[in-house]
Amino acid sequence: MDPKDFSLEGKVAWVTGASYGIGFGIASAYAKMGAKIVFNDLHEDKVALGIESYKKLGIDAYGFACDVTKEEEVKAAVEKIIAKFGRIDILVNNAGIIKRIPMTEMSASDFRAVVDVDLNAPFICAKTVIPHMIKQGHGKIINICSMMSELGRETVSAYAAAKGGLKMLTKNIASEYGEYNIQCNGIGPGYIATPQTAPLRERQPDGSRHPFDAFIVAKTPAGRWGTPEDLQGPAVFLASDASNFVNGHILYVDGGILAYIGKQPQ
Ligand code: NAP
Ligand code: GCO
Repeated sequence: MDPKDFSLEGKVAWVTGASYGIGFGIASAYAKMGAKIVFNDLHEDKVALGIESYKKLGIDAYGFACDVTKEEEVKAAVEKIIAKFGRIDILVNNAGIIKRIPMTEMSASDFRAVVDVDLNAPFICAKTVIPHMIKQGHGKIINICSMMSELGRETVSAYAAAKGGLKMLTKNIASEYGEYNIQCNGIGPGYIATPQTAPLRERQPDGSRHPFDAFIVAKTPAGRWGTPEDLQGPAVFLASDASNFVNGHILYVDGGILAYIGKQPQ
């Protein structure tokens, strides 16, 4: 093995929904490893914020507004990236939403909206990028799954269904396109401190911790919430030549929570 196998020097990486949060953490790590960074967000103002945040890290990221659920917008985005960089070596399907609503109270349109972003969009982005990866003879697709690709809990039926589907889409892309030297894997983050989970960590009116916050810390052997930085090493590995024989795998980066039955109540 050559340490250069972990380098991303000269690679072009598109991370969706990466103005902040997990996507921003992953893209920043890719830049540190030598990749050129492309990212999108839903709205121009968030893209501008993202560009500034990357600049503060010395990263000259190419950002644009694109709704990843809209096939025409994704096609136009890929054409823009290919026109500017001539290639897309790495696609990270990171953009995602969650709606925490008890299933029987959830509207079909809310359910569809979550599945649209968390499952249909990764399909659209991957199917648009794969022909270019086939042409260039290699590619890496990394889908940001979730512990909810394996487990359910109250109020997250749409999200769990989408992330469970994303796990199987990952395996299917690996199966269908592995022969073109395209590796498709997933990262399954545990509970990560980002805007998406902020409602689960809010201080209570009496200043105490949110019950869910205390619950997750107790359920996680590492005894803490994860951070986007915890995902950077695994994401670099799956984007690099060091993982060229890893395909169809979901790498859970969760502090051990999926392995742990939980502490005996005192
Ligand atoms: P976040 O803070 O909510 O950020 C999500 C990003 O996706 C935002 O930049 C958002 O843009 C963008 N986005 C949403 N819908 C989009 C669309 N239709 N088109 C383009 N961009 C869109 O989420 P996060 O915590 O960083 O999570 C990132 C990914 O990791 C998600 O797939 C999430 O499901 C997954 N995940 C998160 C955790 C966790 O604990 N945080 C754990 C496991 C998996 P706007 O800002 O414009 O809305
Ligand atoms: C929730 C959380 C989780 C995390 C993550 C866990 O409400 O349970 O939002 O779903 O986002 O997906 O891996």
